[in-house]
Amino acid sequence: MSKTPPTTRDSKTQATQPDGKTTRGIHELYAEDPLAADKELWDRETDPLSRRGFIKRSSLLAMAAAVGASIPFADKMPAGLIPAALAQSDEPFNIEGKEGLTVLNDRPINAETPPHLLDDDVTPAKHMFVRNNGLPPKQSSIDVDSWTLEIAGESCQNPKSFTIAELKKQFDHHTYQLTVECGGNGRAEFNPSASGNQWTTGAVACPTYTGVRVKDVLKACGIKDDAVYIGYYGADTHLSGDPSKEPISRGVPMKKALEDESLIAWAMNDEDIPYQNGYPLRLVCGGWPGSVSGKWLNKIVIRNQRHDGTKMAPPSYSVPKHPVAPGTDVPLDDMVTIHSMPVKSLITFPKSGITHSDSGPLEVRGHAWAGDLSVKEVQVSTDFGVTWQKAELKDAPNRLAWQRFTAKLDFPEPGYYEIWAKAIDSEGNAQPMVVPGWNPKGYLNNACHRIAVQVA
Ligand SMILES: Nc1nc2c(c(=O)[nH]1)N[C@H]1C(S)=C(S)[C@@H](COP(=O)(O)O)O[C@H]1N2
Ligand SMILES: [Mo]
Repeated sequence: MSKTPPTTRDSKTQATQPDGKTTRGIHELYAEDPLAADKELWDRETDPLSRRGFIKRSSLLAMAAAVGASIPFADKMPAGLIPAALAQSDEPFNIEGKEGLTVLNDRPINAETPPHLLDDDVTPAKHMFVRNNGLPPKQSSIDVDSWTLEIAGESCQNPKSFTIAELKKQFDHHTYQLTVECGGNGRAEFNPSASGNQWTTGAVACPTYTGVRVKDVLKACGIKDDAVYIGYYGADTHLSGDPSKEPISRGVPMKKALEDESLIAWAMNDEDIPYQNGYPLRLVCGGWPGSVSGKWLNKIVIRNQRHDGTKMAPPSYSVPKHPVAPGTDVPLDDMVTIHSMPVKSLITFPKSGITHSDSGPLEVRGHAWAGDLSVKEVQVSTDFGVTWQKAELKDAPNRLAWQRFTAKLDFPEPGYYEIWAKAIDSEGNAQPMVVPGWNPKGYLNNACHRIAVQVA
């Protein structure tokens, strides 16, 4: 079985259903190369001449788990056929508790937020993107009262388990607004295209989280001197259905884990964390790739070495150490794991494509963020980046939260304009105008966001 779960490859193969919804995921995977999809999903080998599958026991079990029963005639099933039980399921298209998101993949569920729905200072739960690597634990199997968080690992002095009630009782509560952005946000713009969900701009959000500090909980269990990393485990399961495989288990170096803002959270915007975003407990380490913020959290390990869970090693969440030409095959040894996310901004008002017909200036607004750093300036342009004006920029409510910018724009005459926004972080790094350093997995695209406006 390939360690990488099936991902969408190419937005051009996306199919549209009669009701206008798009199907992605399994259909797309099979549309591209059915035999490769068989191999990727079930580890099912096919003889290219006879097109008969050699169905291994493990493949059979994986397929049976996915369709929910054993398959007596599995050896007769033609190669490259999507089991109808999966092909005809439209269940994932209405994501419970979400509104207006664009579904990029249905298995696993991945959905992003259009820019104008990210206009709130604090992202509402219904507008927070969803990025799943595997299958969330069944909703009916989640019992908040018996849910436990285990703290263990070779650098933990006294391994312990806590119920959520115990966490709430034994440690101080903290609330922070935290920016969570997927490392692959913006991937759709890379050329040649990179495999994975084709995120445009909407795999970012900044809600508030309430919970206990990771450092308080780890200290209560004793952190040995040789501790260098933490790793998380969640209750979601591998797409193959194989319980011995985990969909993702990442972590952060001790220094990041022990920051005040690193939380073990049970609430988002003062309510339960939405199911798809990790209910009932999640890790949140803002400013780093979203993949370090483990959902459906049930275990944290304190490690005496770099955590080696699934998707910790290159090429996952890693970029070339040195710039490479687009399309280069980069050896894994020449890659580094992403830490802080780069400076970026998003124009959230107006919605791209509007007509501005008032006589006065147009107010634009959005957010800017810079990983572990803060944003010191945002500039906007209406003339394709020839001249720039400084936007008003607010301080963040706390470290690792995005910052609001606003600007009033005048236009010399009616016509088509583009509004571009560019943020600069506290160390002087600015967003690039064009897509930055190509990398094999399409991470860290922080190119300037632009929208279209017609002035009447
Ligand atoms: N257990 C678990 N945690 C996870 C993931 C996952 O698939 N399983 N996805 C990660 C990735 S890649 C991202 S970008 C964020 C997304 O958080 P969200 O789905 O709440 O927006 O969760 C991270 N935590
Ligand atoms: Mo991600």
